[in-house]
Order: sequence, then C-alpha cells, then structure tokens
Amino acid sequence: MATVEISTLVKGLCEIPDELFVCEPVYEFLNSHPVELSSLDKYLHFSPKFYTRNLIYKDNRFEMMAICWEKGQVSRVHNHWDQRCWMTVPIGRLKGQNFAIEEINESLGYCKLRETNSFELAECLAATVDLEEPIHQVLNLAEYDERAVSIHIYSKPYDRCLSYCRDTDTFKEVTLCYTSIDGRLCDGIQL
Ligand code: 2CO
Ligand code: FE2
Repeated sequence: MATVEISTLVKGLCEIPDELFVCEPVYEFLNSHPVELSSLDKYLHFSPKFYTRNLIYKDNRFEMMAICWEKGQVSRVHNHWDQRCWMTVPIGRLKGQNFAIEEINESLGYCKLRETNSFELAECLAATVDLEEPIHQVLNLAEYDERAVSIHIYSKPYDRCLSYCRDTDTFKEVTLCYTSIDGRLCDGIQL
C-alpha cells in the first residue's frame, strides 16, 4: 500500500466531516493510509526516563501525537475519560492490555482492576480504545527488543486522565504533558 506523509494524514483527517469523525471511519482512514516513516523524523524524541509525547497537530476536534517508546517502556494503567482514541504503530510493535473495573469506591480512591483482552499492534495497523472499557496500558515489551513509535489521535484533545496503581488498588488524576510540539522540545524538558 502506498504510504503518505504525516502532513497528508493530518490534512485528510481535517477533511473528515464531524458526523464521520467517529470510530469506524477514522479507523478505516488510518488503516488505508500508512504513514511514510521519513516524514516522522522531526517528531521522534526518545528518553530513557519515560515514553515521550510529541505533538504533531491539534485543533478543537482532535490532536495527533507521535509517542516514542524505548525498549521495555510501558504506559501507566490509565483511562481516557470519554475521549475517542485511535492509534497505529508505524515503527516497532506494542502490546495493548485492557482492564475492567471489578470494584470501585471513588470517594476512597480505591479501584480493583481485572485484566481483560490484549492485542498487539505493528505495521501501521490501527486500533481504537473501547469507550465501554476505556482502561488500558500500552507496553513496549522488553522481549520485543526494539524501540517503537505509535501515532495517537485523541478526539477531543485531552490533558488529564486517571492513573491506576495495581499494587495498591488505588487511582488518581494525572496531568499529561507534551515532550515536544511541532518537533521542538518543550520548555523544561530534558530527555
Ligand atoms: N494515552 C497515553 C498518552 O497519551 C499513551 S498510551 O496509549 O493509549 O500518554
Ligand atoms: Fe492511552
């Protein structure tokens, strides 16, 4: 399949009318437009400390970012509120693990989770976060033994989520920051 520059992908997404900016049409669009890797170069910043979030595009309706994962790096177990989310993995591969809530007491910040399904992503295949079961973790497993880059689209843009700790069965709100915007490192960021 012919690849497209990331800027072409953004333009194509911007042209999707609001009523079609929902799970299936965006998913199909991403699957039928694999990204040209060289067009991602300027967005790729890796850090040994944590995965990096590199903003490519943002408007009121959606944001797109490249997330760079060193070998073995994993996300928090987290939710996406009621954001829609799509992701593709043009470089390396990643595992997605979904979770269901078994018991929750919001006022105590207590939440017991149970693992549900998992999936693996590579080669520009797209996945969506299930709005019915939105708690998940993304992992660049050490056994994959390579860096990975994923492209994420969130609609609407979001900058906070709930983070779950499975050791203590607790959860709390965390703020999400960008590592870089349009290829330039954000103030105060040290890789
Ligand atoms: N959603 C996480 C973030 O934006 C990345 S893990 O994939 O859903 O930081
Ligand atoms: Fe996520």
